This record gives sequence, C-alpha cells and structure tokens, in this order.
Amino acid sequence: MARTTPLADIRNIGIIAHVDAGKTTTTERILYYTGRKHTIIDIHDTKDLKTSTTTDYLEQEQKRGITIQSAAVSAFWRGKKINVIDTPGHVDFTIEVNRSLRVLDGAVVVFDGVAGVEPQSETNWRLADNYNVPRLCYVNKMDRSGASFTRCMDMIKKRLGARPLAVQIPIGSEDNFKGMVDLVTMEALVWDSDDKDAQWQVIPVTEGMADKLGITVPSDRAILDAVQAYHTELVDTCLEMDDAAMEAYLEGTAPSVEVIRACLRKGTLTGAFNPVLCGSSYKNKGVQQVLDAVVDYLPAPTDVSAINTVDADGNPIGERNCSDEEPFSALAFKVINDVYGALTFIRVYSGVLTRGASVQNSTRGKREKIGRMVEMFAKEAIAIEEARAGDIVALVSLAETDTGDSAIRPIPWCSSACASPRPSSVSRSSPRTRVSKRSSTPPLARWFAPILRCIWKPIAKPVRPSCAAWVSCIWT
Ligand SMILES: Nc1nc2c(ncn2[C@@H]2O[C@H](COP(=O)(O)OP(=O)(O)OP(=O)(O)O)[C@@H](O)[C@H]2O)c(=O)[nH]1
Ligand SMILES: [Mg+2]
Repeated sequence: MARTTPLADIRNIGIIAHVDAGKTTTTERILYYTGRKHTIIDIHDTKDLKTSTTTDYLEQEQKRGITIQSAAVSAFWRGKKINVIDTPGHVDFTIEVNRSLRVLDGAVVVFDGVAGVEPQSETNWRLADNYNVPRLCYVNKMDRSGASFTRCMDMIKKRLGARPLAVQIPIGSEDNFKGMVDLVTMEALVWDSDDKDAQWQVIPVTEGMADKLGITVPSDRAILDAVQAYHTELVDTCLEMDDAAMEAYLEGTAPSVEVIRACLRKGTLTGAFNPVLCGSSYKNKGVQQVLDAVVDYLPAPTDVSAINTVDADGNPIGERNCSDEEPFSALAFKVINDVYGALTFIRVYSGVLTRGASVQNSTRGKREKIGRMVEMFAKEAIAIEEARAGDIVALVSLAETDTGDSAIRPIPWCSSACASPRPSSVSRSSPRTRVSKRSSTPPLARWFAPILRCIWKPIAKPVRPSCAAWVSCIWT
C-alpha cells in the first residue's frame, strides 16, 4: 500500500498545560472546526454521564471534568494531517504527559489568561525541554475576568526562562474580548458573536482602531496602541533567522509575509523563540488560528533530527531518518488495557510495519509477531494494515512489549526510554492476557505502569449527605 499522506504533511502534536487551562475544550473545537465532529461538547455538560467530550471519555473523566489519561485524535487542516494528543494537566498524571512528549514532534502549550504560568505549566514545559519539543504558546481564556495577555507573556519569560514572541495581540479582554490582531499580516480578526459558527471579519490595522472597535479599558487600549511596536519586535526577532532578509530590511525592504512565516517556522523549530497566540476556546475565538500556526510553525516528522541507534552495549552505531525507506524502528510509549485487549501504543520512527510481520523487541531481545494494528481516535479503534514512519498507532495484544521498549527490524536498536514509575501495588483484577497469565510479574503491574491506586475516605455527613465517599487518586 502506498503512503497516503506525505511525511511533510503530518504534524504530531501534544496539547499540554496546567490543569483546567482549556486543553480538552480546545481539542473539542479542533475536531469541530476540522469537520471531524458535528457538535461541541463542553466539559461541564458531561457530569451526568449522558454525553462526553471526544477525548475525556472515561467515566471518571466525565464525572470529574478532568482529563486523566492522554487520548489521541487526528484531523485534517489545510491539507495537513494533524495527530493531536490531549494530555492531562493534573500533577498526578504527569507521567502521561511525559510519555506523550517522548514521541511527539511539537506541542501547543495552553495558558490560562488569568492565572498565566502555573506549576504544571512549568513542569510540562521542562519535560518538553528534556525532549527538545518545539512549542507554540496559546493564551486561552481571554474572555475571563482578570485575563491579561501581557502578564502571561511576562510570566513565560520570567518563570519559564523562555523567549515568547507575540504573533497576535488581543482585541479587548473579558466580556469585551473581540478577537486578535495578526501581527504577521497586520490585520485585525474580529468576531461579532461567541457562536461556534460565527465568522470573523478581517479589518486592516489603522490608527484609532481601539475607538472604532469600542475598546475602552485602558490596558486593552494600551496593547492596541502599541501594535506597531509589537510588529517591529516580531519582524526584528524573525529576521535573526534569515541573514539575507535582515540585510534587505536594513537597506529599507520590509520582509514579505512569506519570509516572516518562514523565519517563524525556523525559529520555532530551533527553539530560538516560542510564538504566542491568544484566544478563547470556550467562546470559539482563535482556535482556527491555532490550527494555522500548527501547520505553519510546528515540525513535520521530517523536520526532527534523525534518531541515534546504539548497539546492545549502548555504543552509537548510526542513525535513522524518518523515512519509509529506512529499516523499521519504533518506540512503545504506552500500554493500556482496553475493551479491545492490551493496546501497545507505538511511534514509528522509520520504515513500514505491516500486519503479520515479525519484529525484534530490541530492549528485551524477544521476537514479537504483529497481529491486529489500529489507529486510535480517542476510544474508537480503526483497523489498519500497516503503519509508516511518523505514525502513532496501537498494536493489539503484544506478548513481550512494555512501555519504553523499542522494536526494530532487522538491526538491534535501542533508544532512551521514558522513565515511568514502577508500580508498587497490584489490584485484584484477574489476568486478561496470555502474557499476564504466563508472567511471574503480577498482571496489572505488568500492563499498567504506573498503577492508579484509589483511597476511599468517608466524608462528614453535614457537608455532602448524599455522597457516601470521595475518592482521591495518587500514583504509586
Ligand atoms: N471562560 C472560559 N472558560 C474556559 C475556556 N476554555 C476552557 N474553559 C473552561 O475551563 C474548564 C476546564 O477546561 P478543560 O478543557 O477541561 O481544561 P483542561 O486543560 O483540559 O483540564 P485537564 O485536562 O483536567 O487538565 C472548563 O469548565 C471549561 O469550560 C475559555 O476560553 N474561557
Ligand atoms: Mg483535559
């Protein structure tokens, strides 16, 4: 079977943030605006379990309105296939973010426009640093009372030690958040309603724009009054990436939109800076622009440097580029037990894996026969016959492979696995797989790393008489 989506047209990205920044809300809109689904479900509408967002489909996720496990979905935007992993923001599930970042090519870091950089924003940022993942920043919740784009920019600079580069500035804030100025094209994008299907008007940036758009709050006006200064900073910073364009600029020729975008892409991929966008996912403003930025600035699998190959003793023996023509290599980054059986999620780094093939688990020195292969769309499994370089797929009922193992054909290859805490306790569930029955390791300790242990504590009657107990979950 031939490749259907060219490698250069794939974006494997994660959405990462502190808890409640709006990752799942943004993912829902991504699926809606790309046409993958026809309705938007909001987090607070899922508590009665009658409905759920696409990525928070577990019962506990629906009830609590939080993401517990990362979920993969995919969609097409401007001809590019965007594979998105919606990750949890809660500190207890950091391992889920770690595992995802290990195999993703880029990330959108969502910030709450009111709280700015929060503890898990920092933890997840550092994890992305560890794996050199290029990042965009998205200042969400600009509609909330107390939202401040400039404060968030300052916090990104000071707390994360990053170099944020505004590619948009907000038009208004809180109840009067109307849209944003695109600093690349110098156009104002203005929405006249919060409706999910509302279109934005494109208005050229002119003097007195704040008055025309009815922006009265002094801090909101100050940002708009400084629009030329923001544009100049964007152009100056971008041109550090292109000597010829910088020379032309110094001689009086302003760079074109295409040149600025090319520089933004280069700067993002090399980690020289992080483009910053703003919006309100909940009020349906700015998500399509985030998708544009993912396509324009985040890497395709071919933009990421080749992976190093090592022999069994850890000595470098070469490298593999992300290409179908190279020998097969992949990393298993997550194993879950699902209604479909044990699902081992792999990221294919090179080559092609076909159903029925045998591969070598180079971490354990075991051979593994590939049976069913599926592409996951949140909880739905779509059967596939092959997986190619750059793909993230799940293999059903593997016998020998665990989180962090690498699989290859035919040369031994190992890659650095992502560290996950070893489980220290097991539950009483019975083994469901051939492996778990055969293995000397307790079944869940083998298939779930880490184990989620729940402690039930009775709650005082006067507080919530109808509730018998509450649960707090910790990783062990
Ligand atoms: N006002 C406002 N609320 C928002 C916005 N985006 C998300 N929310 C709300 O914030 C809450 C949390 O949203 P989620 O999308 O679940 O946040 P999350 O980052 O996925 O949270 P975790 O996965 O649990 O870390 C929900 O009540 C959303 O409705 C926004 O742009 N504006
Ligand atoms: Mg979520």
